[in-house]
Amino acid sequence: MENTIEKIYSEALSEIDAASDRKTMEALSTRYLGRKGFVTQYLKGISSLPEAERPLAGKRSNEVKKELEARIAERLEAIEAAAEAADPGIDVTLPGRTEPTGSLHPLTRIMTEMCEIFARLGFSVVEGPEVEYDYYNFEALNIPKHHPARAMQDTFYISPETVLRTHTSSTQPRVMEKTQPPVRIIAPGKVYRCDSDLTHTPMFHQVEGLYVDEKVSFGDLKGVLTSFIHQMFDPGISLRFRPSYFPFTEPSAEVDIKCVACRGKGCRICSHTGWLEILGSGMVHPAVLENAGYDTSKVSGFAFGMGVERITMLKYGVDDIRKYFENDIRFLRQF
Ligand code: 2NL
Repeated sequence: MENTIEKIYSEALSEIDAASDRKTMEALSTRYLGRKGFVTQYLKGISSLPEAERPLAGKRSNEVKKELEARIAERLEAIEAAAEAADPGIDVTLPGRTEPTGSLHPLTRIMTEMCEIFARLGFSVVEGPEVEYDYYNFEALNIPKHHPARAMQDTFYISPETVLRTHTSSTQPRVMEKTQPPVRIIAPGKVYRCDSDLTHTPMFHQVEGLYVDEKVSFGDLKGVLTSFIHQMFDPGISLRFRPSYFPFTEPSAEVDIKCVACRGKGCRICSHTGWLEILGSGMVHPAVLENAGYDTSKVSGFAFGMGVERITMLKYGVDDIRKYFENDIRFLRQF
């Protein structure tokens, strides 16, 4: 019996010494010391030895077990150290792998820039709901029932009383209801119209502004909008105020800038007029102020609205509105 444990021991030692990688070493550990390993099996068999031999056999095989465990651990350490010396694995001086950084969507960038310019001019930024009551989207803004702007083909109706807002101006009567003049706010955000072709998407973005106080004049409107356009485009750019019509303002004016592409000579971008329409504006219609409970003998105001897609196209030379919404990473990476 002693012979057998000595035989197991010497075979194990020579195999352990010959092994040169971690995997083989682990296999040897199982082969000799595992649950069904030779040493374990031997230990289990001791009880069937003649009684006189048992103590010695038990002592010896426990020693063998301990020694083999120690030898395996020692050899494993040596193997690992050799591997480490041959191939240090990582070069800690290499720069780390960074995650690619995203960028802001061009519309977000321009909308933020617009808000920053108006913030410097004393306007606060307010946001309202995209699902809006008919009242705030139309009625409060002097767009009565049966007005063409309400036609089913333009407005997404959620219910007879609720719509997807068709302009961000709907935020402003909400503020006026709760605030006494002076009111100086801009409302950026998404708006929806049931319209989709080469130049229209059913969702687009607007920034609209409102200023109500005592003695607000058309001169204030011109001053604020001129300053905005000079900051947004170029301090030297020419602009003109052209009479127009909106149901919520009277008088109304659209603002054009000298074409940024041809500098006024006439080209495809400006439809050979030399001018580009940038925004709509006007003196707030007295009915709109009265709906808010304001005293029109004391206060007056101006308001304006612009499309973010259009201004972004002109600033960045984007030629197709659909590019904003395709999420083509090659397009978006350019900004
Ligand atoms: C355009 C023209 C405009 C307004 C929006 C407005 C808001 C209130 C009262 C009166 Cl609370 N007006 N907003 C006024 C004139 C023009 O937008 O072309 N938008 C893209």
